[in-house]
Amino acid sequence: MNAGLIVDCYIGLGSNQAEPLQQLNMAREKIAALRATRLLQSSSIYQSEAFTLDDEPQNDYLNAVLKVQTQLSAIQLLDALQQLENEQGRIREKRWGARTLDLDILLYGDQKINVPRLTVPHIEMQNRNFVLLPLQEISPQIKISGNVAIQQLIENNRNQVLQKVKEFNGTA
Ligand code: A4P
Ligand code: MG
Repeated sequence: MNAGLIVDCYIGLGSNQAEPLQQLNMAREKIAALRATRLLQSSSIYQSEAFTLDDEPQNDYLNAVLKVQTQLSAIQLLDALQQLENEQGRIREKRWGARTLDLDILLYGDQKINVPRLTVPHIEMQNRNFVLLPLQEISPQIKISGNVAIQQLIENNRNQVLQKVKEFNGTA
């Protein structure tokens, strides 16, 4: 894998089952070890209430964002991330259901991708402070969805409360 362009990419991590902190730390190490990929930055880890589609109670989530540089194509990266989700015991039950590990491609360079398996920028990211706050922490100048400043998007979701929990293990 040395022919691909090098692309800066942001990955969202989420977990609300089976020791979420360990899930995120393990996922970060595995992402850092992906072929043709280099981990550039890690946000802190944030806790928030679960967004749900029904009234069934769910544990709080831990979320974080990583910035990587990769020569993988977006689909190759998605394949690799889904393999990591499976390795960490992810069972897909229902949409927005509880999960050991959710890995979403938030941004892949400045590309817009719309194929059946992949929509980038991630279709919900501007509505979710559990994505926007960690993203802002590592890239405060970033603009997404129609060139809107990230601070503005965060303010639009001001009813969503997040708590910064801690750093990743060994975060530089
Ligand atoms: N897919 C399309 N675009 C992407 C992308 N940019 N990145 C496809 C990753 N995958 C993408 O995802 C379903 C399919 O989306 C994949 O097969 C892939 O081909 P999934 O992860 O299997 O299903 P899901 O996670 O149940 O659905 P979805 O819509 O991805 O859910 P979300 O948006 O990830 O939401 N509350 C808090 N506080 N924190 C959370 O992290 N997460 C969710 C899940 C709900 N509530 C939450 C949180
Ligand atoms: Mg997902």
